This record gives sequence, structure tokens and C-alpha cells, in this order.
Amino acid sequence: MAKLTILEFPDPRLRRRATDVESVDDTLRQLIDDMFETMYDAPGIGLAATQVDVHRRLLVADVSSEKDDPWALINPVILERDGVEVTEEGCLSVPGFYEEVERSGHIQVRFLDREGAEVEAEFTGLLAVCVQHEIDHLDGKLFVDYLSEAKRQRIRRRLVKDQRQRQHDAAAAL
Ligand code: GNR
Ligand code: NI
Repeated sequence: MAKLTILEFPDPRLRRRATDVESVDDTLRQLIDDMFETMYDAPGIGLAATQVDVHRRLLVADVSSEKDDPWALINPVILERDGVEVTEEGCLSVPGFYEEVERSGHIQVRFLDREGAEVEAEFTGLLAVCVQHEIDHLDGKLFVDYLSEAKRQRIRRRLVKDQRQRQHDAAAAL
């Protein structure tokens, strides 16, 4: 098992559009396990491969409080959506910022599971919101894209400043 490094906004690699997973094999299952470890450790309720600089259509999620409801979705496609859910969202790639975002409250999704079997499932509430947030990552989209340019600019400046400070601290510690 290995904890992976999470890219942070405004890293341009978060803007890449992920391509389909071609084969569900042991290498992919190892990546899924590492993504779960990284997500639980963060802690977060979801993680897209894009966030760990792997540009393949793969996401993990677990919105349960007991951390006992892990979902791994490979090549997910939203077939149907319905209703509206407004959630205060955060993102491991946008640390420290939380803003309300409007998404669908119910989604029907087709994907491959970790054995490569085709699955159709209906997600509601926070899990539906989380899966939409993760699929956005696979398309190079972030929750800050739903905010005003002014808010996004403020978040970008703050994070760039924090990232420079960390770089500086790390160099000084050598
Ligand atoms: O941990 C996370 N919490 C969260 C809360 C509301 C809506 C979406 C999320 S996903 C986020 C983890 C993350 O950044 N996934 O990409
Ligand atoms: Ni995110």
C-alpha cells in the first residue's frame, strides 16, 4: 500500500481530461487500493485518479461515517439525472475552501467494478454529489469553476501563496 501525492489547484495537470481505462488488471487494483488509502488518510469522501496525476477514468468514494462502504468506479458514465441537491463542497485539491454547489440529487451510473464487471447503480444524496464531483475531476473540472471569477481568483492567490511558502520552508530545511 502506498499513500499518493494529491495535486493542488491551480496545477494545470488537474485540467487534463482522463481517458478510458483499457484493462482492469492487478496493476489497476493496486492503484485503486492506494487511492483508497490516500482518500481515507486525507481524510476525504472521494478521490479521482486525476488528483494523483493518473489521467485514467477511475474514481473511489466512501461517504459512510464508518468508512465501510467503499465504491470504486471505472469508466463511469451518468445515464440519467434527476432532482437538485445543494451541498457545501470541499476538495482535497483545493484545501481549506468550502462553498455551496448545486448538483443533481439522483444519478444512474454505469461503470466497471474492480473485477471488470459492468454495473449499473443509482446514487442519491451525498454519494450522488460526490460521484458528480469526481467525474468532473476526470473531465478536468473543479468545484471552484462553479463559483464567481472573483471567488476563484481569491482562492487561487491564497493557494499559490501557501504553496510558495511550503516550497520555501522545504528548501530552508535542507
Ligand atoms: O472530501 C471531500 N468532500 C466533499 C464534500 C462535499 C462534496 C464533495 C466532496 S469530495 C471531497 C474529496 C475530493 O476532493 N474529491 O475529489
Ligand atoms: Ni475534489
